[in-house]
Order: sequence, then C-alpha cells, then structure tokens
Amino acid sequence: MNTAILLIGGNLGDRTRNLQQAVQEIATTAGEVIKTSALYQTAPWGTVDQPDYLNQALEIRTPLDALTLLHTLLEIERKIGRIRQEKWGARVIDIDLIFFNDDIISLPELKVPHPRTQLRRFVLIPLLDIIPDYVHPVLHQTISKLAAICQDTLPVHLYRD
Ligand code: PH2
Ligand code: MG
Ligand code: MG
Repeated sequence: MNTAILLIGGNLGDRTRNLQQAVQEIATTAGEVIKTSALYQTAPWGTVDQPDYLNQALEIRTPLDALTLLHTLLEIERKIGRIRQEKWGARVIDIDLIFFNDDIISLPELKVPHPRTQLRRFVLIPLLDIIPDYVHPVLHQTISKLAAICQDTLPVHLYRD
C-alpha cells in the first residue's frame, strides 16, 4: 500500500459540490481517504483575473503506483467536467498529486513532490491540517516549517458554507 497526499481545488460552478464529488470518486476509484483538511477559500495564484478557489488536502491509502494513480485522478477530473485550457486558468476541478510516500519522481508527465508546493500558501495551509510533521523528501523540512517561511502572501481563509 502507498500513502498519497492530494490537493483538490476549483473555482468554477458549485465549488463545494465539485470538491465533494472529487472526494467521493477518489474514494471509489483511487483508494481509501484517510484524512481530509478543512475547505479553504484561496486567492488565485498565477493568473489573478479569475474567481477565488476552494482548496482541500487529502491523504489517501492506495494500492496504485504513482503513474496509475495520476491517470486515475485525470480520469476523475474529466468525469467531473474539467476541460483543460490555459495553464493556471479557471477550472471546475483540479486534482494534484503532491506527495507519494517519500518518493521523488521526475518524469515528463509527473513530478513528485509537486515542484511548487513550498511556494504556495493555498497548498501549505491545507497540508498543515493533515500532515504538519511530514518532512519534505527533497527540502528536508517539515510542512510546518515550510508554511512558516513561505513568502507567498495571497489570502487563504477557512471556508464556511
Ligand atoms: N491552481 C492552479 C493555479 N492557481 N490558485 C489557487 N488559489 N488554488 C489553486 O488550486 C490553483 C491556483 C493551477 O493548478
Ligand atoms: Mg494544480
Ligand atoms: Mg493539475
């Protein structure tokens, strides 16, 4: 069995419902959902001219290897209605693989740990809820430490429906 950390997010349509559907699909096709963070409303990173996102971090236990998991997650994105357009543009659902065990993977289609994890509060703050003491396998610092030193200032707020 493998432990994977995912970040899900979206900023179009019924955001809460889309995240809920993603969690449900992940549970049925990718693996058991062990931990879920709170939902966070987050300012868009990258391209600013788009609505705020909702983001949530998940820990799952999965029998799938990393590439099979990636393809399974992309299939779930398609099922929920994602149309891939511009990089960093608005989307109904995005499911990113952040960590996979303590593995370091560098393939054209998959980089793990996700290379921009430490630069983004919209990733680090949800991760703090579920794995504050996890040591980043490349940077050798905990999520708590990475969150404390992160230079990103974009707002991330606990979301209440
Ligand atoms: N995802 C992006 C680009 N920008 N900004 C926020 N706040 N949340 C995201 O999930 C996000 C983003 C590309 O995947
Ligand atoms: Mg993403
Ligand atoms: Mg993605």
